[in-house]
Amino acid sequence: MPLDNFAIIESTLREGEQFVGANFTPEQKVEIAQALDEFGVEYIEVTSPAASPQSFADCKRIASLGLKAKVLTHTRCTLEDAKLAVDTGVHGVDVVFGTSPQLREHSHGKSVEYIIEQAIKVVSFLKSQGVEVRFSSEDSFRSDVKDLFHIYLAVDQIGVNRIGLADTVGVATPMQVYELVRMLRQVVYADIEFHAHNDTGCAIANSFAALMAGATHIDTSVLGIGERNGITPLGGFIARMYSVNKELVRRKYNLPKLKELDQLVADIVGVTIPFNNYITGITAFTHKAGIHAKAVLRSPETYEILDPTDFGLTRYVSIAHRLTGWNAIKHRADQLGLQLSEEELKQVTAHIKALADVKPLKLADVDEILLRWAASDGRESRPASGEGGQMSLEGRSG
Ligand code: HCA
Ligand code: CU
Repeated sequence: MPLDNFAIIESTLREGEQFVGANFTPEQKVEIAQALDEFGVEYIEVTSPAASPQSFADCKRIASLGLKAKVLTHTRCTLEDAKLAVDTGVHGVDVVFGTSPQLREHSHGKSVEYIIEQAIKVVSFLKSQGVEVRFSSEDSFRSDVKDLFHIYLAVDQIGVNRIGLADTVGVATPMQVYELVRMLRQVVYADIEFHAHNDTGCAIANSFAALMAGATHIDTSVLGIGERNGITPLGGFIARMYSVNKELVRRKYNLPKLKELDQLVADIVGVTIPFNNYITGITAFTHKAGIHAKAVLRSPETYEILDPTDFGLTRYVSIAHRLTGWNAIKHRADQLGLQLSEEELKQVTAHIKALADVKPLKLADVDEILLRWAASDGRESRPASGEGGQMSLEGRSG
């Protein structure tokens, strides 16, 4: 069953190189490839060797690193590119041809018959060279379904290893993806790969729908980098799969490496990890409202489907605000080693809430209030809060 047996085709070094901020040096490519390999992705896809002389050299170098992951390159569907790809020593080649009327008219200008003829030539050649071969239809979701199936059946008959569906413009919905993959699953032998762009925020959901319908391989990139706003992010896809099969995902991937990987690629392409990023964003494991904080402190799974410790990360309970509750304040007082009765905790919590209505508080302010409250036995002194405006996450670092 695909949900139990899927593979990631990690395309940071191909689709990700198409991100506007990406200008990878050969050393950075090697560093990213090694980090992806340590994380445990099954495949690493790198830019076509036909792109430039350096791209050829980099592809060859990555293919010869001896990684556990299979190294793929990605080319146009021409014999010339396919030969170049084989010369790099990669394990497999992902070829792509535009199939939508938009691309057939305004990009390459070829007919469906021509695409089939060319696909058969190139796939047969690659198979004869003993490499794994995938054929994908660029812009699948704006292509005519009859055209698509003509092409898919033709390459399936000659033994292509994978058929790829690409939502190149990010237009597909999960239902559309599910239906198209389902139909394809019923008529071909090949594995099915899905490539989702994220223009409308559906990339992860679409990838998941593809797997539910029988796809076997999903394309990702670190932080989702790629053309425009990118593709299915590796971390987000991992979160999705972990939520349905934690054990499998823990077994398959070295999850504590994810943060390092996101940070590495963010630094290289000159962006920061978004605050709300899946798993590695600074707020991904932060709880705020009193009701949430109380429950999470007792039993994290009340409000967490992802266990931060599986990713080598920690949860954070935010307490310095008007939505705080006395259970969360008690937890902080316990951390500080302060002995306050339930009544005192409720009083100090009311004080903190009232204060937070008037001015932004930091964790240090709460600590100071608690310390003073404990020292003075609470009642007579109404401690002043600390100085300063609000800092991100109450001044928490990291
Ligand atoms: C592109 C091509 C591609 C290819 C996907 C694939 C896309 O850069 O436009 O090979 O399956 O999104 O269609 O990334
Ligand atoms: Cu793409």
